[in-house]
Amino acid sequence: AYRPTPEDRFTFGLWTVGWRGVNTFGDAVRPELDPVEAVHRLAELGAYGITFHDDDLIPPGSGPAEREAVLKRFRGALDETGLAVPMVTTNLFTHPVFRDGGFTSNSRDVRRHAIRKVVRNIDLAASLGATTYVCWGGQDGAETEAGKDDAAALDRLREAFDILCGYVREQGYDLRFAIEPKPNEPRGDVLLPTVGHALAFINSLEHPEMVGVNPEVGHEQMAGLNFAHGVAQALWAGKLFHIDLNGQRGVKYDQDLRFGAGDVKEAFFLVDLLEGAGYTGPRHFDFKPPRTEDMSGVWVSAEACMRNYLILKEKAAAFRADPEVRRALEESRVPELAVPTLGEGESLAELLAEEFDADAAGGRGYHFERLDQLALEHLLGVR
Ligand code: 3MF
Ligand code: MG
Ligand code: MG
Ligand code: MG
Repeated sequence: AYRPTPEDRFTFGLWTVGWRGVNTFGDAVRPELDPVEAVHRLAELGAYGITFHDDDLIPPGSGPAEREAVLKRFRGALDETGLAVPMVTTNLFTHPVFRDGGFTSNSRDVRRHAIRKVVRNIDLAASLGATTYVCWGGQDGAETEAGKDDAAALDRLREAFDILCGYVREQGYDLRFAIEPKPNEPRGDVLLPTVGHALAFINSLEHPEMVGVNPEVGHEQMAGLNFAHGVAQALWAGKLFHIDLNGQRGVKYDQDLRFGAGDVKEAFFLVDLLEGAGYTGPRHFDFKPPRTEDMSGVWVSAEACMRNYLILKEKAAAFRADPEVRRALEESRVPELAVPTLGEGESLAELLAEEFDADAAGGRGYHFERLDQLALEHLLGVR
């Protein structure tokens, strides 16, 4: 049981299993991972796809011949295994040129370079059949207030998305963008820090229908926010184009724990939400196997991400099917929230004329504790 198959739509970033464990204070602990090996190992584990930043796959500075050779081997591995590439992204953060960001660097020449780097990689993404292009602007931010004109940064960010959407339309690619919010790290403060900020920004674009969000579990939790509620609003807005699954424990550095580690109750309600809402996009893991692990531990950690999702999916389904849970939902008036506040054809005048005993209604308890305990008991495996 809990053995993933491609129908489960699990995908992994090449940079996750390929993470060599470099952190702020420590050197690399693992060897480089050949992308071809990553494709084979992930396929063996039952994954559906693999994703990458341009520089993860094609070493920066490669000439055209080297680039072609890398792509040929990679495409060969995809053909052999049937692994898909549903999403591609750009590295606009590692090179020193991006020290003040990509699309919103104060330097105009750097912004132009960033757009060139993305456009080139969009062509590759489209040629591999990717339908989502994620944009994480980790170095787009600030440590100071004086050094950044925030309104101008938002203008330039909007300009970049308008240019990129225009390019995709012109080329006729079947590709949508997904903005990945993050509150901080590597910058002290990152632009578009939360799902809500990103959703509001998207409404300002020339082609808002082409841009959604790619929320990451740990990123919202780093801001002390409830991830399931953020994803619910993204779904409500029709903007959940992609998702980064991982684990985080509270407001601290971006831990990128394997999915399920970290806040397991929020993970349970996230899976419940995704499955209940009929989300059909990839279940993409953006995690970092801890530095304590050698390569064998990396694959154990990757497999556990998928296994935990499937376990939580089973638990969530059992929770929803439990007759006692159904009764508890009724008693908590959960279904009643779906009923419009004004009746059909009813006027505001009728609502205003209504008699209401606020003291009686104010004395009513909602029994959420009982309901939530039922969820916890399903999660803990005692029901
Ligand atoms: C950083 C991230 C990024 C993005 C990636 C995709 C390196 O915290 O989460 O991973 O997910 O750049 O665009
Ligand atoms: Mg993270
Ligand atoms: Mg991250
Ligand atoms: Mg991410």
